[in-house]
Amino acid sequence: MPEPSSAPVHVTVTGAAGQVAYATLFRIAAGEMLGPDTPVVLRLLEVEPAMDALEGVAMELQDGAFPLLADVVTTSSAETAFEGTSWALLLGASPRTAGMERGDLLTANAGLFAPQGRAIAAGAAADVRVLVVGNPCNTNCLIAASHAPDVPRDRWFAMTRLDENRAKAQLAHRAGVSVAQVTNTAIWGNHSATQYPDAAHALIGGRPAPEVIADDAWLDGEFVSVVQQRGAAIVAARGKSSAGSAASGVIDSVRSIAEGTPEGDWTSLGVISGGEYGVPEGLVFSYPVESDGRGWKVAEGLKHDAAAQRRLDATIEELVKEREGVADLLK
Ligand code: NAX
Repeated sequence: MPEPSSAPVHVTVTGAAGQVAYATLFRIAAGEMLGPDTPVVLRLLEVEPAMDALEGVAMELQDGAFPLLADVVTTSSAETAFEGTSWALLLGASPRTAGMERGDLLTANAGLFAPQGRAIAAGAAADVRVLVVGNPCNTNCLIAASHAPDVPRDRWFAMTRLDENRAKAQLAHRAGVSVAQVTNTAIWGNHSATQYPDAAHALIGGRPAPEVIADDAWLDGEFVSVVQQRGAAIVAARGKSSAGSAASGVIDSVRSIAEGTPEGDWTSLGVISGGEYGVPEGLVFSYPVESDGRGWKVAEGLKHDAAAQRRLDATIEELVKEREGVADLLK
C-alpha cells in the first residue's frame, strides 16, 4: 500500500478508555471517519485513574498496524489532548450514579466541559470542530462552547445521529425495505426521552413515510417511543449502554459534516440554535442539518402539525430548564 501523502489530521477523543471510544477508535484508525487517504494522530484523553486502561487501548491501536495511524498520544491533560486538534470528539463524561438528580449530573459535567472548552479555545487548530457525545450532550456542548467564545458557533455539535439511525432502522423494518431507502429522518431537540423523532418528513424510496407505512397510530405511538427509549432498552438487554451503534453515530456525524449530506437529504445534529423553528437562540438543539462539507445550515421550510409542535415544545422546555440549571456555569 502506498504511504499516505498528506499531513496527519489530529483527532482528540476524550473518555478514550470508555466503551464508546473502544468501538470508535479502531474505525477512525482504519480510515472510516476521515477517509482512506487521510492519516490521523489520535490524541486520547482520560482521567488519571483510567490511564493504565488507556495504555492498553493504545497498545492495541499499535498492534492494529493501521497504515493511516501516524501517532497515538495518551494524556490526562486537556491542554495536551486538544493541542492542534481538528476534530474534538468529547465522549468522556461523569456518569449518573445512584441517587443523583439530573441537576447534579449537569453540574458535575459542567466541571468537566468548562475546562475542556477552555483548552479547545487555547490550543486547538483553527479549523477545529467539536462533537459532544457524553451526556447530557446538548447541555454539555452548550457549556463547553460558552467557555470557548472565540471558536466560531458553527463548529459545535451534539450527537443525535444515533437516534436518527435508530429511527431510520425502525421505519425500514416496518416498511420491509432496506435502510438505504429511508432518507430525511430528523431528530428534533434534546438527546433524551423528550426528543422528537420526525417520521412526518421522512421519505421511504422517495415517498412520504406516512403514506408508505399507512399506520398513523404506529408512527405517532410505538415508533416515537421505541426511538426515545432505545438507549434504555439496550441497557436492559445488554447490561451495558450502546457502544457499537454509538460509534457508528460518531463516524456518520463527522462524515456528514466533513463530506456533506446527500443532495435533498440531511443529518440530525445538535447545533447552537440561531432561533430556527421558534427555538430560543443559543440552545444546543437537534435539527435536520444540511452540509456541503464547508458549512452547514438548518433545513428550511419544514411544517409541523399541532401534535408535532407539542412534541417540539416539550423538548424545548426541557432544554431551557437544563440551561437554567447550569446558568451560573455558563460564561
Ligand atoms: P464509559 O463510562 O464506558 O466511558 C466514559 C469514559 O469517560 C470513562 O473511561 C471515564 O474515565 C472517562 N472520563 C470521565 N471524565 C473524564 C474527563 N474529565 N476527561 C476525560 N475522560 C473522562 O461510557 P461510554 O459508554 O463510553 O459512554 C460515554 C458517554 O457517551 C456517556 O456520557 C454516555 O451517556 C454517552 N452516550 C451518548 C450517546 C449519544 O447518542 N449522544 C450514545 C452513546 C452513549 O450512551
